[in-house]
Amino acid sequence: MIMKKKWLIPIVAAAAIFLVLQLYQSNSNNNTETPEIAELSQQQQQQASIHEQLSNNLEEKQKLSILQKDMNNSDLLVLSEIEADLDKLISLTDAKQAKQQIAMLQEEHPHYVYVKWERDKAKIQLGNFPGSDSDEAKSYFKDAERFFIPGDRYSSKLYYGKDHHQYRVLARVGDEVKLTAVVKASIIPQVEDHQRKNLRLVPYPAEGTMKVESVKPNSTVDTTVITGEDNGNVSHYYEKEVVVKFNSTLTDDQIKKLKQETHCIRAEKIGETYILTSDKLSTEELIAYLKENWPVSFVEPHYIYLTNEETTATFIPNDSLFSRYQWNITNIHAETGWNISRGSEDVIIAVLDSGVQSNHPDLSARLLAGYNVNDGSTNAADELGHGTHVAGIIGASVDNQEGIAGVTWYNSVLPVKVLNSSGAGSTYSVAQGIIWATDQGAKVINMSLGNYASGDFLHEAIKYAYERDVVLVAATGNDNTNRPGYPAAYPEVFAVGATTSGKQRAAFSNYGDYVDVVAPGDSIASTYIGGQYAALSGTSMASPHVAALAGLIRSVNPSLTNTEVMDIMRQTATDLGDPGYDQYYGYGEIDVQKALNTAASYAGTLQTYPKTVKNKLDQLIND
Ligand SMILES: [Ca+2]
Ligand SMILES: [Ca+2]
Repeated sequence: MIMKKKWLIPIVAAAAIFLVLQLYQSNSNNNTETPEIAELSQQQQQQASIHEQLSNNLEEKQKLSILQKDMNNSDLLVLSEIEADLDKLISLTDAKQAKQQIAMLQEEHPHYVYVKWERDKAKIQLGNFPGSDSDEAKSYFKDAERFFIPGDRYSSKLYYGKDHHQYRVLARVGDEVKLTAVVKASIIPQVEDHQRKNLRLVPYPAEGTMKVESVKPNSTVDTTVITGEDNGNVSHYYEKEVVVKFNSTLTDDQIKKLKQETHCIRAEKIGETYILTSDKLSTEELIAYLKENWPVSFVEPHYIYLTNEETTATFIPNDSLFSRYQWNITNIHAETGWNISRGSEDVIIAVLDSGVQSNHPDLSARLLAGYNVNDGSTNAADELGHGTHVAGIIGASVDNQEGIAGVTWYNSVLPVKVLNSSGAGSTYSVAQGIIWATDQGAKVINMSLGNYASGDFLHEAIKYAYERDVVLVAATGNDNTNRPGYPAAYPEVFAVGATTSGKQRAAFSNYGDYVDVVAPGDSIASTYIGGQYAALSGTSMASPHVAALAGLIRSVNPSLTNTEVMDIMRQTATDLGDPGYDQYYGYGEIDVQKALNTAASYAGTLQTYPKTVKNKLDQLIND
C-alpha cells in the first residue's frame, strides 16, 4: 500500500511568533567595530558593515526560522499527543477508572496541571487550575463550554498564569463524556532556550570545550544552501474541511447558526482560528459560503503537507505522533526494514550526551542503568533535554500507542552523561565516557557532540573503542562549514550530516571529505524531558538515526565487524546531490531496508574476507 507522511499545516499561535521575535530582538548582538575596519574610510566602513550585517542577517535569519519551526512543531507535537491522550480519556465512561487514568496521566506528564471529566452528574477534577482568577483564563473556560456537540474540540490561545508560565485550555466532547484540561506549555520556552544555544544564536561555551555539537559560527554566505522543503508538495488537503479566521469574535448564536448552515460535524478551535468539518459541503462550497456570508479574515483548505517520498509500507505503528510527524522514519525506509529486524536487546547502543530522562513513559523500557562521568555516579538524569531527544530517536517504544516510534524496537540504550546541564563537557569526560561504554559492552556509541579541536586523549579513547569492535557514530555540527569537527572527523568515526524531509542537506549541516552519510535532522520529533515531546533540528538528530541502524545491523548479523557494519551503511546509502560520493552528502542518505537486507546475507567481500576470517578465528581463540 502507498503511505504518505503528512505535516499538518502549522497553524501557529500568533503569540508564539511574537514571543520569538521579541526575544530575538532583545538579544540581538550589537556588533562592535574591529580595529581593522576602523582604519577604513567612512564610506568603506559603512559598506563593510552593511556587507557583514547582511551576511550575519542571512545566517541568523535562516537559523531563526529553523528555531521558530522547531518551536512551532514542538508545540504541535505536544498538542497532538494531548489530543491522543484526551481521546483515550474520553472513551472512559466509568468514573473510578477515569480518575485512575487521569492520575496516571498527570504523573507521567506533569504538564497536565488540571483535568476535569464530566458525565451526566458525575464530575472528577484533578490538579490545580492556574490563572483561574484571570479574566483571560475565565473567558477561555467560557469559550470551551460552547463546544458541546460530540466530536467538538477546543483549544484556547496560550495565556500567562500568575507563575509567568504559559498555559492553554483544551476541551473535548465525546458521546457521553466532556473533558476540560489545562496544560502547561512549557515545551516552547524550553525548546527555544535549547535551540538558541544549539544553533549558536546566543554565545555558547568557548571552543576547546566539548558541547552539544560543533558550534563555531560561520559568517560566509557563499556556501549557504536554501532548503527545498518549503517549496514542497502542498496540493493536498482534507476534504469537506476548511481553516477559517473571523474578523471578530463570534457570539453563541452566531456559532450555532454557523454550525447549522455548514452542516458542521466537527469544529476545532485553535487560538482564534477554527477548523470546520462538514458532512455535506465540499471544501470549495465551504469557502464560497463563508466568504459570502461571514466577515472572514481568511478561509482556506486544511492542507496536508507531504514529503516527496512515497514508499511501500508494510507496517504502520500506532504511536500517536507517528503518522503525522515522523517523516524521518519513512524517508530512511525503516518500516520496511523492520520486516528484516526490529533489533535485539543484546546489542547495546550507548548515548554519550547530557543524560536521559530515565522514567520517560515512551523510553524507560529500553534504558539500561546509566553512568555520569562528571561525578562517577549512576545518576545520568538529563537536565538539558538533548540526550533524551537523541535517545528517543534511537529507541523510543514502538507501537505502544504513545508518542513516537524509535528507529529500533528492542536495542538497549545505555545513557552515559558526559555533558553537564549547560550542554558542555570536557574532551576528557567524553573520552572517559567512550572507554566506560566500551567496557560495558556497548556495540555502538552515538556522539551528538563535538568541537573543532582535536585532542590526543580523545583520539586514544576513540581508538580504544574502535579496536574493540565498537561502531562510533558522530554528528558533523551545525555551522555550515567545511572545517572538520571532532570526534566526527577522526577516521575511526562514522560522520553524519543532516537532511530535510525533501532530502536536501539541511542549511546548517557541516560538510567535508570526512562525511560518511546523511540522515534526517530537520525538526525531528522525539522524546523530551518532563515526559514531553519536542521537534528539534540539528546534526545531533541525524546521528542517532545512523547509530540505531548500526544497532539493527548488528542485531540481524552479530558476526559482522565494526568496519563491515560501516561499509554496509555506506554502500547501501541512497546517493544524493552530485553523482557518487560528495562532501555534502557523503555516500548519501542511509537506507534501513537495504542495509538490513545486505547485512542479513553478508558473507564478506573479497577485500574484507581475510579480515572477516581473522575476526572469526580471533573469536574462536578467545572463546
Ligand atoms: Ca511510542
Ligand atoms: Ca552524491
